Amino acid sequence: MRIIFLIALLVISAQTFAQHDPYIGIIPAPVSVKKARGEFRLTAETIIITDSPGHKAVRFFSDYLKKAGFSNGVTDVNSLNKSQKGMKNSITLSVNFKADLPPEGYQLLIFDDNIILNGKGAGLFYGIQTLIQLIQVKNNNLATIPCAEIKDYPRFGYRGMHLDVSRHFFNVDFVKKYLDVMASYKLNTFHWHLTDDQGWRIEIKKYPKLTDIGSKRAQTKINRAGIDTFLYDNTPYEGYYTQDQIKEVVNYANSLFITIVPEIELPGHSMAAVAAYPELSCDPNKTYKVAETWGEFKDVYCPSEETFKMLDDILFEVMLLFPGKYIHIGGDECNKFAWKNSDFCKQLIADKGLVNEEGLQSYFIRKIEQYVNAQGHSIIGWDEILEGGLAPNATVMSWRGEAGGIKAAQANHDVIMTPGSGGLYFDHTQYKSPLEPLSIGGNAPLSKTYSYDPVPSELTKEEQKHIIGVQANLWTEYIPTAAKAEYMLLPRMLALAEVAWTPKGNKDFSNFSEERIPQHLAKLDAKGYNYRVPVAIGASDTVLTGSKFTIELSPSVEGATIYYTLDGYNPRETDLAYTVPLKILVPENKTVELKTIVITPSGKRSIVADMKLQNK
Ligand code: TNX
Repeated sequence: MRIIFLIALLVISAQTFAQHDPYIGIIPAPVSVKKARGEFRLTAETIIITDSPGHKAVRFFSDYLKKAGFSNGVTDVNSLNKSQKGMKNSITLSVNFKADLPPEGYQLLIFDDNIILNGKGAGLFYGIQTLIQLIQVKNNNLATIPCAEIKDYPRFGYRGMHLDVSRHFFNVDFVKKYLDVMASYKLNTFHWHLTDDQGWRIEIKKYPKLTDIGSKRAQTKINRAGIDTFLYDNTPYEGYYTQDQIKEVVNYANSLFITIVPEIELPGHSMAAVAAYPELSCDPNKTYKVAETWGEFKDVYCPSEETFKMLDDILFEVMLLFPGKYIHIGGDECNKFAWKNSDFCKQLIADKGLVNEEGLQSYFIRKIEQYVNAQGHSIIGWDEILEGGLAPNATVMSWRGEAGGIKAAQANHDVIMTPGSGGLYFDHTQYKSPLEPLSIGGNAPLSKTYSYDPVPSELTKEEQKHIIGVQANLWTEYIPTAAKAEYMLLPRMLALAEVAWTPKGNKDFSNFSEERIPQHLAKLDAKGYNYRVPVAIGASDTVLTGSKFTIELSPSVEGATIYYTLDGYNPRETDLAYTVPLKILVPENKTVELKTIVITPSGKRSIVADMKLQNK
């Protein structure tokens, strides 16, 4: 009896939850949601009608239904007779409709007897993603969808997530899983950081040593930055993608309306390539090795004709594999030491009338841009490509704050904002605590990522149009496993999605983090993702003063339990579970420590949050 009562209570609270949430659980929050009474009931009898049976979004939806246990096929609208048209208990997915929608936009109308989804291209796909988020599967005969009218389209056309596969390698299955989660949150660009000092990870047929030698390093530095004595793991490391695997990933991304931007780093971050082909460097007689530590290295590509020939050949193969508009050519952190010590470079600077080594960097990028443009593609570079003068058609990725992006937009160049200072470096920690795993440094809590606005106010309306989008980066120096990559990615990627998609005026961090995130984390858990379990809502590492406290908490993941202690020990499953607000009395001149932990049904744990309640 008590259990039934408890379940009823839970159901009621889940419903009131949804009623309070203006976005009915959807992430990223849509442009407009009109909630209505009632629900659509998806059953085995529901017919799914479309005017575009071959559409990738339609296929995605029918695959989803199959996996959820529904065997309803999709019916071509042209095969229906008159009496079947406008049928009750139907879901219509349509690309031919009257409504006026911006690019990638959709309209989703959920009534109690039918559902209509209108959208073209990616728009239909994003409508499907929203619909799937709303579906509550009860069993394989029934799912319910709350009635609502949704109109939606993105704030930015470029919504990116980056992955560094050089510092640590992530296999094809992982990359697909990464793309899956990106697509379900309406991110549309995957920036694949394929080469760096510590490993070359893409097969280039013309230069096999790039992977034979360049994809392998002897060992890896394992201790954190800022300690003088380097500690190594003494373990060889390797990995790369064959061109067939690359094609497989490109096709997979395409089915999810994701474009891949491959990055081939130049002229710096090129130790792996230089180790394979020393003739690419300014001192070919030296021996080089694939880097085993992190940071900037002195040996970079030499701006010789031989180097350009080879880079053009490499980029040629890359452009055959990646059909998207953009090729990312890096450009960041190019140490000028080797160039400054090279007679060849000194002569080249004089011959070309360049000012200095920065001019040489600009010369380098311009030559590469010319080649890439001639093949019908455009380049993106990190903001250092501004130094010495921007290549004429380049798009700038602003990572060292926003200054580079602002300057580029003012010079009429397109910009993608990805500043580390804006909470977009997911290799930074998510909470300042020694209990968080090792990171490269920096702190980027969910709230910081969420509150980032990619459009700087110092730009004019016209200049603001050059901010084509936003991206977060996952550099992997200290991320050697898939589980840790997911931990660092989630839930921050959901905040990024809202930054990239949702109109600024619809953003609301407490609604996002307290109402929607807990539901999504439970869903991600069910899909097999790892993620950082946030500390309980209402808990934090903090000191509060007073004598009488009422502490209200709620789980950061739906269905999880909060355990707590008041004895100073770290809480675990054997401790008291939080059920009702805690009334705590603190004697004069004493401190009571309330320690909490969130543990999910699948066993994932938050770090321990420590609240000191002080009566002084
Ligand atoms: C800077 S962001 C880099 C990367 C590092 C990263 C670590 C950028 C263009 N360059 O090479 O991995 O910092 O946060």
